[in-house]
Amino acid sequence: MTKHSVRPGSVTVDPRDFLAVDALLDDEERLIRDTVRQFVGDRILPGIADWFEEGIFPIELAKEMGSLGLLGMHLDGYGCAGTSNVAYGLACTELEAGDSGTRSFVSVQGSLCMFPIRAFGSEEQKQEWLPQMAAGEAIGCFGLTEADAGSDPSSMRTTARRDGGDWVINGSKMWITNGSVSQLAIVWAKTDEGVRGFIVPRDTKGFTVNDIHQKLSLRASVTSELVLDDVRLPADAVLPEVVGMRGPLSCLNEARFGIMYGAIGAARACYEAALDYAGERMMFDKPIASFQLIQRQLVEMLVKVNRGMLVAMHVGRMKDAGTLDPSHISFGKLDNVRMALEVAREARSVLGANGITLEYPVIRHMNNLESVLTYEGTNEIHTLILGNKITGIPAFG
Ligand code: TGC
Ligand code: FAD
Repeated sequence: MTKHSVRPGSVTVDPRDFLAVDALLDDEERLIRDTVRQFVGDRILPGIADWFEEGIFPIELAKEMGSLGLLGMHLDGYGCAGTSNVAYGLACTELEAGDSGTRSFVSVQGSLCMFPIRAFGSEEQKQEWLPQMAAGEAIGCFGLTEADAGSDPSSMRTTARRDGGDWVINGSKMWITNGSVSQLAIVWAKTDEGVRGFIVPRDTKGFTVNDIHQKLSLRASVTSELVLDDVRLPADAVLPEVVGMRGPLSCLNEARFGIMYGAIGAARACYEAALDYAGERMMFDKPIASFQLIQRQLVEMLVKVNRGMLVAMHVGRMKDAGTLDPSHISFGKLDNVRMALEVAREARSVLGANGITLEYPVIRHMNNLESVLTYEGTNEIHTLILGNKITGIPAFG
């Protein structure tokens, strides 16, 4: 066996891909990553500071994302791109390097709305909705959380009862991404049989949507309340193939997987902003990158970003190989999001006063990551999922 000796200078080390993760990707994964990176550079980064300040999500980008194949990209058939899970993850990394709101949009559309239709819908539901959702012509939102049922969604109060051949839904959902820009909502409600999912078209009588304002996080993303007041739906509005909390929790696996990858993008953007800034910013007649304490901060960020990517790649390969347990995704979501938040805070301090403005991406990512830490299962909930897995003792309640 040939053993390679390690000689300084014999290998080029890229500060922006320190562990050469690029070499772990196949050609298709690399192409998808580069395509999404270019889309983010051309279409997201030039406008994002203003969208964030104004509190708007540029919904006109939906069709562009559809034509790039980003919506429901890891699903098969019905107009979806059918990529690997790793490719989907890499796309999330690039989208979130732009803004968590952009990745959120794609997560909700593909993982939380198209996935349940693909996995649990009837053939008619798949034919009706998936092609137009993949194209970005119909936008979905996912209503699970309620004002008093967040970490414990099984305590939801929204109900659906049968009335003749119809279903009648009453209740409300809170903190719903894409709410007012959507044409359909996947709403989870309690029935006599257990929790079930419903496709609720936006124009259904009794269904209203109110946007949530004064957010200081995920400002370039729409967050809404859904109100369902005697919403009457035909029998075929229910997702026929799932009953119970397994339905919504299966969707969360998909979206949490995307967040595990996505958070690395936000962290990477912060690390790179700090690295560039430290090389240029002069203080005491030297670039601040020459100070030991600043180098330590940069290195802490470097290590965290690269470690997060290795975790994501490993979990991603396991998902593609079919050897994944949902608790592996909890591991990745828990560690990568808290890592990203630590990196963002560290980068913010390297940028000094400039770190608090939207001229640089850092404080925007930092504020966004506060939501990412909370949604799709808080840090504490993922800790408890992992604690349950390794001890066999549930400690949720
Ligand atoms: P539990 O009693 O353990 O199980 C109930 C049923 O569900 C099954 N199950 C799962 N199925 C698939 N995937 C998983 N990860 C699953 N976990 C559990 C389980 O086998 C059982 O099935 P069955 O057939 O035997 O009935 O579950 P629980 O109700 O006690 O839940 C436990 C807990 C706390 C882990 C869960 O409620 C949880 O994850 N809470 C966090 C809530 C959350 O993450 N909400 C996210 C809302 S959506 C969102 O935030 C979107 S942000 C979008 C964006 O902008 O990106
Ligand atoms: P709570 O559950 O009230 O938690 C408050 C605190 O208590 C947290 O620190 C939590 O970790 C802790 N805690 C709770 N239970 C325990 C326990 N057993 N042990 C220890 N600590 C505990 N939901 C959707 O359904 N669809 C969406 O599209 C969606 N988009 C969102 C977008 C944004 C911007 C945000 C902020 C949220 C979104 N959510 C969405 C809601 C999100 O999933 C919930 O906010 C999240 O699940 C937490 O619920 P909560 O906010 O009610 O917090």
